[in-house]
Amino acid sequence: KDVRASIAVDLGAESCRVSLLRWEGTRPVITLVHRFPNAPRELPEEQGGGLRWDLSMIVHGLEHGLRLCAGLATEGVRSIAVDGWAVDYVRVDADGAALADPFCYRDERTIKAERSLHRKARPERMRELTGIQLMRINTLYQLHADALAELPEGQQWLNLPEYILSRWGGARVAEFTNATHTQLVELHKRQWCREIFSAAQLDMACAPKLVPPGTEVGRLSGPLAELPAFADTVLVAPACHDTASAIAGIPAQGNDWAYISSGTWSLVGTLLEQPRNGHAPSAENFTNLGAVGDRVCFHKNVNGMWLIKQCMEQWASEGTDWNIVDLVAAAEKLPRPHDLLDVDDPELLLPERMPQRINAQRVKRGHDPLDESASNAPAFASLIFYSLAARYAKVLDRISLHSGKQFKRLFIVGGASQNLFLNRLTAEATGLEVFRGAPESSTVGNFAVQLAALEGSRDAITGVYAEPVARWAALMEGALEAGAKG
Ligand code: LFR
Repeated sequence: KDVRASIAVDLGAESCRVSLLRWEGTRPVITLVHRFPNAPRELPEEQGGGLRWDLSMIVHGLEHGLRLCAGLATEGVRSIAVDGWAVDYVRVDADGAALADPFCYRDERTIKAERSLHRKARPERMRELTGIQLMRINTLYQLHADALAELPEGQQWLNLPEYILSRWGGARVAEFTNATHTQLVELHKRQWCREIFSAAQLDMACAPKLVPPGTEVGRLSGPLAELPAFADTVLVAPACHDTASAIAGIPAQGNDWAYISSGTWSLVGTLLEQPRNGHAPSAENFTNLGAVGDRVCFHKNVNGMWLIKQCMEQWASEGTDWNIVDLVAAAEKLPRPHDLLDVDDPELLLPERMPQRINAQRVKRGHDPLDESASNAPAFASLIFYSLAARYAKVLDRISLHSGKQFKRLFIVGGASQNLFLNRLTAEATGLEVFRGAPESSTVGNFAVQLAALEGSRDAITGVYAEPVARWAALMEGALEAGAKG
């Protein structure tokens, strides 16, 4: 048995994490070695403008994390895998070097791009071809925005986790689970969809080669590889989509469970063997994203902790720093609010001034606005949590209908699974037995896929098999050290 360590990198819209898995005999121990905050920022026009991620800050933070891992893992590091939020991408030159900071999917340039594209390609047709929830954040609309802005042609793009892998020496690829979220992959063929590329005026030659989850993409090279621990380290594309990794990290068996991957977004759904892309799921805009083990993440993006985090940022900018634990505790003491929010109102997906946005919706729907000041934060938190729980219940009902599954259990994973108040409201609203999974479920799934890949348990076309991944994920339950439990 190889006794060397492995590293999982998980890129989040709010924070990025580098975790180390080491072996105590046959027992894996996972340590969160480095975590640093992340956020997009508005660039000045002379630097290209737009809401963009700070790529060099991200890379710097990750490499600092890798160095810390190298210092700890005297036994050496066998493999590194990277997952992250989907849809955003880096434009690279012929040598693979980044050409600009990547746009954040919340940038408003895609409003126009969506309108333009839906005139060229019928939304129903794109649904039929891809099985993907039409959302203007998807890579397709962003790439189309680039085309409308007449960005020089011929530039290759790489989704963010795959870019990081390539920067460290990996081949330039598009991992399948992550690629499905671009809205450019044909559902039944598992290949880039020529018809959509052409409708959106995109060059297929600029899209990277598709590979399945659990593909070895190369060896770590460059300055990091000079560290003794990184002398012979393999780079693995896990399920590069953080949500697919998080679901792979749930060690549940049976057919009676649903999931919520709860973070900035809440992904509410279930794992299926076959996609559901008939009239009703399409009309209701459910997604069929790639999952580990040739399965499908059948779910819907529901607005998540974004709502409360954006409120907290607003109050912080006015001088009051609320801490989330205190805020949840204060919200829990309040009575159930009367008029719930439509949490998926497109206006509430935009950044800044969230209390004001929420009130604008209330007024539009004939409800009294709330006092927007920081001292009234608990009322906002309560409104948000009750509204999210109600929305989860509604979405799960529809998923049960479309999938034909009778749910008994609900696994809540991801950072916000620590919000026990929201979990209780969710249990009440859904009537399901709620299990709190790992807060770092994406990291667990990332490691589980890596380990399955390293032992060679994979199919050439669909990637790692579900069974060994579930076995590794089960073994990792309890492997997260206190620091890694979030
Ligand atoms: C979660 C997530 C969602 C995706 C959204 C944008 O972090 O990856 O699955 O819809 O972020 O990438």
